[in-house]
Amino acid sequence: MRALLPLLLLAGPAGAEPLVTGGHLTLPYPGAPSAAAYVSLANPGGPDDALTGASSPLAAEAMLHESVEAEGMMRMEPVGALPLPADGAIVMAPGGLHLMLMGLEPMDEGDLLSLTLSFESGATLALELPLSLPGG
Ligand SMILES: [Cu+2]
Repeated sequence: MRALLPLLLLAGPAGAEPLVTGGHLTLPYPGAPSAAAYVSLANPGGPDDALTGASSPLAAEAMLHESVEAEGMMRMEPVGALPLPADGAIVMAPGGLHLMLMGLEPMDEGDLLSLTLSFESGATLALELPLSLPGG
């Protein structure tokens, strides 16, 4: 991730588009068919926007999910577009918002997952997330 931010800042005029402030991807075990990615986004200077979806050439499907607790059980629900207002942020974290990647190509620790985020404004953001295993 450390190398990612300068690249993104060069991609467009500062403050014009959403930018990634952090991200990681955890795989339950090597070769697992699905995984959760956690990306944090900021929108310095606006305009109001919303994250509407994601895709990856290495996953059959990428969905916006939220983990919710109901009757003492954690479960995941698909969520619609996530608002990203001017000067606002989206923070994904374990136990909350995440990108659910399904139908993943077999991957192992240290592999990079290319991800493209889509926004209501029509903007897209491409990033690469290094894959880690739990505790790794
Ligand atoms: Cu999920």
